This record gives sequence, C-alpha cells and structure tokens, in this order.
Amino acid sequence: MAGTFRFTFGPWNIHEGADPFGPTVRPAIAFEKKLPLYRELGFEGVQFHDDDAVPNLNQLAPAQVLAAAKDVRRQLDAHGLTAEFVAPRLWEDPRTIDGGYTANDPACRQYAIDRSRQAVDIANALGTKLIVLWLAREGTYLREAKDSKVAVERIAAAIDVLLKHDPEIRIAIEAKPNEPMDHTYIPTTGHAIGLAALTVAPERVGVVIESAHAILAGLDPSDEMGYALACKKLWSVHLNDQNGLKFDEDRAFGAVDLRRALNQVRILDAHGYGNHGEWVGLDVKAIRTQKPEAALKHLRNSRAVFLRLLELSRGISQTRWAELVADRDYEELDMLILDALMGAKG
Ligand code: XUL
Ligand code: MN
Repeated sequence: MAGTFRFTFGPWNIHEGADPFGPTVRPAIAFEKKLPLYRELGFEGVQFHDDDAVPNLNQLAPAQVLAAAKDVRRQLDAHGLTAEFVAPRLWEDPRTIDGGYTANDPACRQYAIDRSRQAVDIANALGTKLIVLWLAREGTYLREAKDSKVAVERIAAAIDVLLKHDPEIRIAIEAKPNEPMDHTYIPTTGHAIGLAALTVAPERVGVVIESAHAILAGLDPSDEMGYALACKKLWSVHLNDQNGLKFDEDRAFGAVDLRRALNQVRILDAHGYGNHGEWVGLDVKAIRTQKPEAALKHLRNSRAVFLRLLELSRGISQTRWAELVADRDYEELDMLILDALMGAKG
C-alpha cells in the first residue's frame, strides 16, 4: 500500500544561525510572520515546542497559558494549518541542567513533570493528541553521576504521569544517542520502543525517528524506520541529513547521501506511511552561511527532494527488482539503484 505524504516543520527550522561558537547571523522572524510561509513552501502542518506556542510559559498562570494556546489555534485555522505535535522543552531552564525526569534533585524532576503536563494541556488547546519527547538531557557526561536503571525507571514513571493526565494522548519518543549529553539513556528506536513496554499504556507510546539521530548512532535511518513500522510505532519522522559522526547537522534531506534518503522514502512509501494521518516532518536547518533572504531554501529543497525521490522510487521497475532479488544478483541490483539515482532509464 503506497503512502500519503503531507509535510510539516517547526518554527525553529527557520533559524537565526547561532551555533555554540558564534551568535545569530540572521534576524529573527516573528512566529506570526512564519505562519504564512508554511503554505507558500508547500507545508500544511506545524510542529511545536510548548514555548513555541506559548513563549515564557513558566511566567504565566495556567489560564493565561491556555488562552495563549487557543489564540495560536485561531492563527493556525486562519492559515489552514494543523498542529502536528507539542514537545515540552526540558533542556533550557536552570532546573533541567542535570536532566529533567532523570535529574538527581527531586524538585527538578517535579518541575520537568509539571512542565510536561502543561505541554499536554497546550497540545489539547492546539488540537493535537501527539506529544513528542526528545529526551535531551536525560543522560550523563560521566556515567557515575546517575544510576542508569533508576534513570530509565524515572523516565517511564514520568511518561506514566502524562499518559494518566490525558487518556487520549499518544507519546512519540525521539531517540538521540548524544548531544547535548555525552551518553543518553534512550539512544535508539529500539530503546524507545522497549521503554514503551515499561509504561502503563504501551500502546500509546511510540516513536518519531530523526534521520540524523539514527546516523549519529551509527545506524541506517531506513532500517530504524522499518523496525518501528514492524512494531506499529512509527508515528512521525524528522527527515534530514547528516555528514557522518559529527554534531547534529540537520542538513537538508538528501543533501549528503541521496541513496540513504531514497531508502527512507521507499520504506515509508512501501508500508503506507501517512495513511493514518502520520506527517512527514523535516527537521532541517539552513546552513549558517546562508543570507537572510535565502534562508528558507532548505525547507523548500528538502520537500522537493522527498517528492522527487518518491517519483524515482516508484519509477524503478519492480519486476526487474524482484527478478534480481530472486536471482541473488545484488551487484546488478546495486546498479539498478545507482542507475536510477543517476537518471538513467531503468
Ligand atoms: C534535537 C531535535 C529537536 C526535536 C524536538 O536534536 O531534533 O528539535 O526534534 O524537540
Ligand atoms: Mn528532531
């Protein structure tokens, strides 16, 4: 069954270019000014951190937070846009220096749980039932700082609180092996799916897979996706690209390795991704050198590359492919794929 593809990105994907060694290089664009760009670029969905929707939410009373979120919902409606998910931002507050759910200080753990509960309320106000957990600081710089068994149990217990807070929400865990931490407790898709089994509602805990995060773990993103699809847990994807084991580059989809990108498109399309409302998220950033007036091209290009690879993938002769697999002629299969990528007639 072929897939159905609708695209989404987050406001942070229109980015001012700051990195750990230098300041911003492009002016900030206000959220309200970003919204009209979505449709122009061919995107219908918006991904949110809780404070992308409600800035400074720690300074607001619960009723003010909800009113602000409802206002964002009205803006989305006015632009014909849908909220895909809300992710609690648990990595910037001073109370999350040592992690959120796994912080050694119980008061800090409680802050992380309270803040996540609020993210669920914001999601409801925005009209989505999907929560993403990127467990940014749930790890260590030195292993002796935390007990890994206790840490995993604490993450599961925090997820339980959220699952009970709203019996309709689903939680997609975004695994990443490192950065900002040296070691994280949920580094891969397999870990995330295993964690689901430790919660009170495993059927409501799945994954969002980011290509760059899989590559940083030394894994192939399309195989990670295949694993999650087999487990019926692939609830979103963050497609992008990554030049080896470096920092998380969030390069435009397909910019580094077109074949690796093709295989991601192919596995999604082969198994009907999107037919149950799943979105194709593009978690991409413009490279820092990009001038302000050209700093949206990474989004336009990533979507275009996805759609062209989809066409290319569907255009490869399935009969020829099956013959080569049956004949175990993988060298010729290699050439079939390379020919397709090089634009030769298949
Ligand atoms: C971090 C990352 C985040 C998540 C959302 O590497 O990918 O943007 O996607 O919190
Ligand atoms: Mn991501």
